[in-house]
Amino acid sequence: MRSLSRLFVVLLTLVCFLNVSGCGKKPTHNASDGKIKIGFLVKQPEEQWFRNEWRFAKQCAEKYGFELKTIGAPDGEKVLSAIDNLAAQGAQGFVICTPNVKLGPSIVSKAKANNMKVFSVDDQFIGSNGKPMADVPYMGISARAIGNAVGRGLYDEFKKRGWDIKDTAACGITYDELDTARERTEGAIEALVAEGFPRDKIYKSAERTTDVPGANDAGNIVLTQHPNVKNWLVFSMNDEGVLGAVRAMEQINIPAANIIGIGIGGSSCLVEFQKKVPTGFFATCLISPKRHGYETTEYLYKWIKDGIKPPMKTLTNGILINRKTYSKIMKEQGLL
Ligand code: FCA
Repeated sequence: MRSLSRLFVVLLTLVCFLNVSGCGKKPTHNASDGKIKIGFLVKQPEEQWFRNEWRFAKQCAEKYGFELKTIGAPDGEKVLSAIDNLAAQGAQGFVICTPNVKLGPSIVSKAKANNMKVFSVDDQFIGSNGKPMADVPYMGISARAIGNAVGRGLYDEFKKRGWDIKDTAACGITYDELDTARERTEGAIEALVAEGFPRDKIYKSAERTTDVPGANDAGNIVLTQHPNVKNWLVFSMNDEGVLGAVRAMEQINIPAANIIGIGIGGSSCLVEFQKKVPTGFFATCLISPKRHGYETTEYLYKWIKDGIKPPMKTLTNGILINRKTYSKIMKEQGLL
């Protein structure tokens, strides 16, 4: 009897010891090989903007000597399994541009369950109440102001070219389900109208995917509906949106000189500016993949390593560039 109870005590002690030492628990911040590991998940790994964010995040990892795992996660399933994989590898957190902002609550709870920190970039999480999740650190662009700059840029160039408003219209490729996208295109419309461009000559068309083919389809619809427009102003949420619509115009032989396309980004449009003959892609509002890639990762690293909480909301600005000015400005920003 006595030996049985002794065995019981020994077993109990063993169980307690295993518990205290963390056996069977989820990985904690110090549970891995001691090295800090950070994930960087993006919704569209084929888009140049996101490749540039990764490039700058890698520079940050090299500087501080942590491990960075870049992961393309184009849908919810991939995001959630990527988080589990990261946790299994002992990562302590990740930066993410989610493929769907409504995944915010699931991403946060999965991260919490795995004891990981989350930093959202570009597209802000939306909570179950339909509002932005202000409790998750976020870095995005000043969407409305940048949209305004695009609208003003379009109007300035329209005036410079001396086009008759009778022959001119604007084509806006929109993606209203995403806040940052809607703010950008609404900002462009707001500025165009404020400058005096007639609202009823701004034709919006929704793209199904935020890439060149998606915008090409959306642009074709506008062109079919308005075959008599001679001169076009083009805007969208990003360079891809403008490129798609400009390509649709070229496909029906509208001359480049009759198109003023102004994008947002500065990554995918580079080849347009480098072409010998100008295309309808006139300018873009350059935003900073360096800040969105390097700084977000740096904030997360310091949060994990030193417990320094990052700012909850950082909005970055943009600067208009065109084929004449891009080289100098992009070099100054370390982008060329
Ligand atoms: C969104 C867009 C990207 C880029 C980024 C800053 O995520 O999809 O193209 O503009 O915001």
